[in-house]
Amino acid sequence: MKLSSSFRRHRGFTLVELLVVISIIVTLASVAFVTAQSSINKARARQAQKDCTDIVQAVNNFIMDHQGVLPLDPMYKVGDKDIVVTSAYDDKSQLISILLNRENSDLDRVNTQRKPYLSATTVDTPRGGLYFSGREVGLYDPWGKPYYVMIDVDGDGEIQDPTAKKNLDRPIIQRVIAYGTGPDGEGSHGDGKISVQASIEDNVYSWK
Ligand SMILES: [Ca+2]
Ligand SMILES: [Ca+2]
Repeated sequence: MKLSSSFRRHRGFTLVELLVVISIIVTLASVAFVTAQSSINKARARQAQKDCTDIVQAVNNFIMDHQGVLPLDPMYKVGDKDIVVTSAYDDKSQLISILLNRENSDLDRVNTQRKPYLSATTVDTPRGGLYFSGREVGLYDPWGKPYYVMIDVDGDGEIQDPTAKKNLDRPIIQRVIAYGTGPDGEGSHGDGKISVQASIEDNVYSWK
């Protein structure tokens, strides 16, 4: 009798017990993974928010130093329609190159003060900082997307809120706003209008 109970105590786990233990481990691991992913995304969102604020500050400082001239290609004239550009290095606006005083041509240089207005970490891939490709430079969010920057080119001191559901919603009383598309990398159109409301929930905004 004693032998038998001792044998039972040391016989090891049954298949069911093993499956229960494995499923508990899998559940705990997936909870840990989701928690880690969520805190990574929170840290990235903080960085993206800082980048957006820095871009807005840089553009405003630039405008102040250049007597109202915008940090854009001279083809954009004050009085034209408000525009949205991106912080990508291949963007026609060359916004980041101008803000960093790294314009390609000295002849039609927009940054006449010849000083940098923006600083960020330099990175080897277009993700999470300033990415250089030859003489081109772009600023990318921690998820690898460029930021969207809307600029009050028409000079009325306000910008249409890209998240507004109707055009009747109140505009944002600022000369420049910036936003990132967040972990899903979606939530913007080329014209700055956001069409799919679900995709903007994780977006990061300079003005909110
Ligand atoms: Ca405007
Ligand atoms: Ca998004």
